[in-house]
Amino acid sequence: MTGRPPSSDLDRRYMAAAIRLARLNEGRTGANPSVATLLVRDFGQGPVIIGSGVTALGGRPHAEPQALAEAGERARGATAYVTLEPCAHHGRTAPCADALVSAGVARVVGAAGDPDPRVCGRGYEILRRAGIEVEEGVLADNAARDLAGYLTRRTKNRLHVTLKLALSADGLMGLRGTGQVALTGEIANRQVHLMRAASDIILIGSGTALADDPALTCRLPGLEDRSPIRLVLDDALRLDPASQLAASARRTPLWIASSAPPDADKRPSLAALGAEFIAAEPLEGKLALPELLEDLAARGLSTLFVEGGAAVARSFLDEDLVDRLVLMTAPQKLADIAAGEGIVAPLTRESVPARFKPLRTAWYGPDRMDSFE
Ligand code: AOF
Ligand code: ZN
Repeated sequence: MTGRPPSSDLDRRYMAAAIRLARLNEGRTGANPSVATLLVRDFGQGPVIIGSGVTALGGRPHAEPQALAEAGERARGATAYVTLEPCAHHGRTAPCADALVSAGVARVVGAAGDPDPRVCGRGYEILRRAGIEVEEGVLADNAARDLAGYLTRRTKNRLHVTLKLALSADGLMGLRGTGQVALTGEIANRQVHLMRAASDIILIGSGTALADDPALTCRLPGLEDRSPIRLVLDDALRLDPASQLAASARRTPLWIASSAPPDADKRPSLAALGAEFIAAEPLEGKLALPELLEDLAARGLSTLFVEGGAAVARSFLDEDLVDRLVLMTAPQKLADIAAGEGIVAPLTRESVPARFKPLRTAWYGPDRMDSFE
């Protein structure tokens, strides 16, 4: 038999490895997606990885030139696995497609296509014109899931939204009038911190900010510097300048979305603590979310992690702005732990709207995590 079967097992395995590698810099590459390149060559004793690269912190250099630099001359005749179509444009660096051609790579296996109008098929075309064998779309769905933020910003001009809800077994998110009630355990909370670290920006409503006084930082050992921007929807400027959020605004950016004018009560004191204000339009007693998400995308942000509370979650769901839904369900009923008026969650595992398809179920200690897309 001549030729190779398209997308062999080996191709999928190397692509899976490249996709995992790309996660290394997720959330740390600015407006650029974190993508990876693996260069693989067979010197007669089976394939070996001769170079690897991940988009650098801040977004440059891209993955390909780093992998090529590591491989050096050995890149000639190699297969390159790229999780995103190599770029075709002259930015601050030369096009990656050209770099792969000059290095003499024989074959390129790509996962996701790049919707950047400067690329958009042109990257693969440059490679094919130079006689390189190109195979597109290998594990494309897996790669696209990790690149969802970037792809959503490029194709929909808005942020990719993950809504996380922590629920008790009886579908409650907490108690009215008390502070934070610990629902999920330590292991699940660490997972949430990891999700924060991989997001560009976290959002809560001012009600949750007032009730819980959260810090919303990533506090995993070694990842303390990975806290994303924290955004509070606070049209009425209710946020307390003595809150944990405001007090930490110099260390971890705090943005406040509000339509309040610059001289509004509390605004100068919050600004003096380092908070930044995002002008948002009021709409029926709330803030207009689609416009806000567009504004944030225009600032180069891609992934939004919505952490609460119930009213904010409901607004995102009602406006069909949730791309990924994560439910953390604790085993206990809140009614068994504490007395008081429960805050009813907008949905539970049993009432997830049909437009969301189950993605994965995992256990973090006693707590169950279900994600949907
Ligand atoms: C690649 N390899 O590792 C990444 C790519 O502003 P620039 O010049 O850095 O270009 C940003 C664009 O580069 C971005 O919109 C996306 O199309 C592509 N990202 N491409 O070949 C990489 N991160
Ligand atoms: Zn590039």
